[in-house]
Amino acid sequence: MLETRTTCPYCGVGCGVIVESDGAQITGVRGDPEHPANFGRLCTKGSTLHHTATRPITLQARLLHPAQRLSRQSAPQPVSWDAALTLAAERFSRTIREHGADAVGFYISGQLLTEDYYVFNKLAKGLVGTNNVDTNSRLCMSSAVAGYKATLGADAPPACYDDVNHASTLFITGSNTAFAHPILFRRIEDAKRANPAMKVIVADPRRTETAEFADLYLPILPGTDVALYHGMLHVMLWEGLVDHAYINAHTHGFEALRNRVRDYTPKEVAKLCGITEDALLQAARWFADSKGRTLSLYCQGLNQSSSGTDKNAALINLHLATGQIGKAGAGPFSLTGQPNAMGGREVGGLANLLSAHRDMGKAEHRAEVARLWGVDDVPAKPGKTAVEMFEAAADGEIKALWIACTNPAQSMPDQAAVHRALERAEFVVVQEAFSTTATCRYADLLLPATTWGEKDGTVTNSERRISRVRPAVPKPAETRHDWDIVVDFARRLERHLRPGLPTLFPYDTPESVWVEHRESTRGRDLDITGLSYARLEQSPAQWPFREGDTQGKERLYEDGIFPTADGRARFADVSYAPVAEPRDARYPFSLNTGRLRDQWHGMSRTGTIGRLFGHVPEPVVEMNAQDLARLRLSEGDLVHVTSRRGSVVLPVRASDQVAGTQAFIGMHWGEEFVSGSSATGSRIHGVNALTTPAYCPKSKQPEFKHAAVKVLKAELPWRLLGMAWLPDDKVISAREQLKSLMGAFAYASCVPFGRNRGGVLFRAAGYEAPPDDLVIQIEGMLGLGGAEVLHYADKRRGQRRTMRLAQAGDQTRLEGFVLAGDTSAESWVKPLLQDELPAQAYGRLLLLPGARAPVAVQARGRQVCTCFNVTEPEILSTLQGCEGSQDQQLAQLQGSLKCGTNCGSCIPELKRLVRAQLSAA
Ligand SMILES: Nc1nc2c(c(=O)[nH]1)N[C@H]1C(S)=C(S)[C@@H](COP(=O)(O)OP(=O)(O)OC[C@H]3O[C@@H](n4cnc5c(=O)[nH]c(N)nc54)[C@H](O)[C@@H]3O)O[C@H]1N2
Ligand SMILES: Nc1nc2c(c(=O)[nH]1)N[C@H]1C(S)=C(S)[C@@H](COP(=O)(O)OP(=O)(O)OC[C@H]3O[C@@H](n4cnc5c(=O)[nH]c(N)nc54)[C@H](O)[C@@H]3O)O[C@H]1N2
Ligand code: SF4
Ligand SMILES: [Mo]
Repeated sequence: MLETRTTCPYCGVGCGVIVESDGAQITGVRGDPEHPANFGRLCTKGSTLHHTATRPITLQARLLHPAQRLSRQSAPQPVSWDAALTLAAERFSRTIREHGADAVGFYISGQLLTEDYYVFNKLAKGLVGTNNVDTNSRLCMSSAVAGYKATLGADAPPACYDDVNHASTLFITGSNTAFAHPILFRRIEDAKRANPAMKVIVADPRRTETAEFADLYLPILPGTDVALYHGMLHVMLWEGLVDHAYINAHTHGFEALRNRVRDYTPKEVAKLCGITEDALLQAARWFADSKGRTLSLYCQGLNQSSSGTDKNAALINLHLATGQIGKAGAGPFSLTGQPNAMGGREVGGLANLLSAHRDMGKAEHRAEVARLWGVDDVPAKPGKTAVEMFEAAADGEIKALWIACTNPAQSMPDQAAVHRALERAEFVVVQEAFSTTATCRYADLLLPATTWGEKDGTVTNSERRISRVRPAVPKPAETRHDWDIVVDFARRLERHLRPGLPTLFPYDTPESVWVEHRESTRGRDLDITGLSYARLEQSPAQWPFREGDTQGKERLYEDGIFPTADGRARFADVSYAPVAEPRDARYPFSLNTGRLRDQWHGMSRTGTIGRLFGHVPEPVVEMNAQDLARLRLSEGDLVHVTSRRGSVVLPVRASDQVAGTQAFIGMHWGEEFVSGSSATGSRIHGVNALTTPAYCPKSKQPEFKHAAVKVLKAELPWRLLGMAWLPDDKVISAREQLKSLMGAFAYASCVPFGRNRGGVLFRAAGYEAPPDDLVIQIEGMLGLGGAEVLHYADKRRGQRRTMRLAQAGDQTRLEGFVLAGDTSAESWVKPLLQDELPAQAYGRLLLLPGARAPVAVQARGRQVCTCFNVTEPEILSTLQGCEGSQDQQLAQLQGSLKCGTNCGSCIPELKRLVRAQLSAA
């Protein structure tokens, strides 16, 4: 067995992973005990990484060969790399010649490695001469970038993870750390255990698992953060809690802000934010406690907003006003989403950034970059940002698009516009690792990339720590590394754009790219001239790390000097503005979207693992129980969720985490999982059919966290539920086939399930029964076509049932079924299959619509602990026998069921269940 040290490819915590392999196949993963981000821990996603890299998945879901589509309707045909990249260079150079450099765009990703990112940025800005290179980080971190630059002077998170151990107040705002940065949350739990006096404040419209952990929870109304922070500052001023010495020595601009927050009285702010005045006072006092240390952790609740930059800046104001920055346990710590959003920012890989935190607006900075790259100049005009780039493509202004390592046909807001853009663009290149994503459908050219486990390079996590990413297994089939694809393309494009000149892309290894990037940082705030691949292999390191340094800097601004012209930080005098699309009589609900615990974005990877669907098995829209009652809806009813841009059909679920007049949908549910339609009636799928492209004018980051929607019951009486266990090599192909049928139904969803075996669940609903052969097709795709299958059909009533039973030892097991027409038997037929219960007692009743189970079937229920497969009913019944305090009962649960003793991702939920039981008693 071989072991390779590398980094988790999911969230910005950036955990170290040790990969076990036999040299050809990845066989296991475990946390790297020496990695300073996680010290050996991994969350549900990290600890299941090896399942995403197994052979059946590689063979069925991976993109393995370059392919070209001759027309958008046709299937992609395999081509050689040489033909593919020759074609790409010809199409791009022709577009540039005929329409100018700004007629092409590169839309890339915070999941690329720094080396990949560097060459993409140089390709666009250095070779093509356009700043039209933007990334999904625009959807993610651009407000944080703009907020830091506006106040502290540079895009640098000043704190580190260890600060949670020194903080006396933790202000978590707009971040569901428990789900989105789980291993950091484990560290927060440890810190609280070690120091129970530490105060945790959470501000979030949703009562998340993170909010449950808080000593003070502020259930603010959507989008009201600036008012909250200004209100806190008002209280601090009133109560004499600001640090005038710090303000005088290290900042300017306080006067204007002080004048502004005068109007933000506790009474006014409490009303705007929907919280009590007492809660506001308490938050301000804890934050400003001069004897303590205050650390803020924040993420998309701030960034994904039409006032995202102002939310970030107004929060940083509080740290400057109280001197809570530049010391252990204090500071504004923006959590990065993607594993290498930071690296992308470092190489300047966004439409308005320049290499190594240089300023695109400064002629001398542009000249420095041009000199470094050996070109005459780099373009000065900021390029098109994500939303603008797709708008420009929809308008015909951008004609050729290169998309890498992101899936905009699911993750961008306002999908109707994005799909128009992808249809209109004359030439679309998609550089992907998986063939199953929505964007692949639009590619004229598909380029197969290597992915985690195969790639080589570096990433930077939230706390500025650079880690090596290393290959454990060889690249499969014809896949190539992202940097290598770009370099090969760039050299071909050079023959058109600068014939005869030496190449700008002389790289033969990722390290050679990285060395050039390193040089670009010399003398900058993120200087890494003291680092090398060899040094990083000893241990990951934080920047800055200058030549001669023996270690990086844990914290920034300890000397109170900021990277601004005069060394002082600036207060941001910003005003509160409400959400871009307020609720109104026609669209009376606030739709919020965000992360689920066990899924990653568009699920090209996590969506291949049945066990990661244990926690949230199917797409739902969550709403408050009182709103459901008011709308006369019951749990599980299908509803139309409709915004001004589109509509999706989803089952509703009552959730006490969601406040009245609000609704929540997981951001992961794209067209692969949910069907729907656009406002104009064309079929558009997934949650982002609903979201708004409105963005923050400063950061251009769209407002994913708020859209006004209406919710109406969907009258779809004809129902279908199909489930089957399938051989490993059939699961993904069955899902792909079933996905192609989703468009035939008013509602359809298709998800995997199963821990040790692979299963597929297909659900559909319609106004009336579809043609029989559609149902027969579904049966076939679920492996229910053969002769050994039991059937029942009642054409007149639109009913069909199909069952496949198999003998397992002395038991009969249900291996697959389709209930079409009436699915009321789901409550007992589904657990028979899913929990692999003996089915002999049920016999022909399985075929009888309306039949009830003769022997009660006890469903195992919803899975809470993914590692040990422990369900909510098991936990609740075990709790009956537990005693003592919350922590004691948690320990008893862990002792008897093992839940929460491995990755710990379910601990917040276990605690909630214990608390609920305690308060019921
Ligand atoms: N499991 C999992 N983890 C992930 C990811 C994933 O896909 N899955 N993705 C990673 C990425 S790229 C990112 S960017 C991060 C995102 O990490 P987070 O930002 O923590 O996650 P989200 O669920 O998007 O949103 C956070 C919270 O903001 C709240 N919110 C909504 N509106 C407002 C508001 O107006 N004010 C405030 N204060 N809060 C509001 C939401 O209710 C939500 O609970 O997660 C990373 N980690
Ligand atoms: N409604 C709503 N929408 C959102 C958000 C939200 O909160 N709500 N959050 C936004 C945020 S913060 C983010 S970060 C985006 C994320 O949105 P996306 O960027 O679309 O997310 P992923 O699904 O992770 O896309 C990464 C793609 O790269 C592919 N891939 C994996 N490894 C490699 C590789 O090594 N090379 C290449 N070339 N490809 C690879 C994967 O198969 C996947 O399709 O979503 C945004 N969209
Ligand atoms: S917290 Fe989980 S998803 Fe994030 S880096 Fe660590 S193991 Fe990966
Ligand atoms: Mo993100």
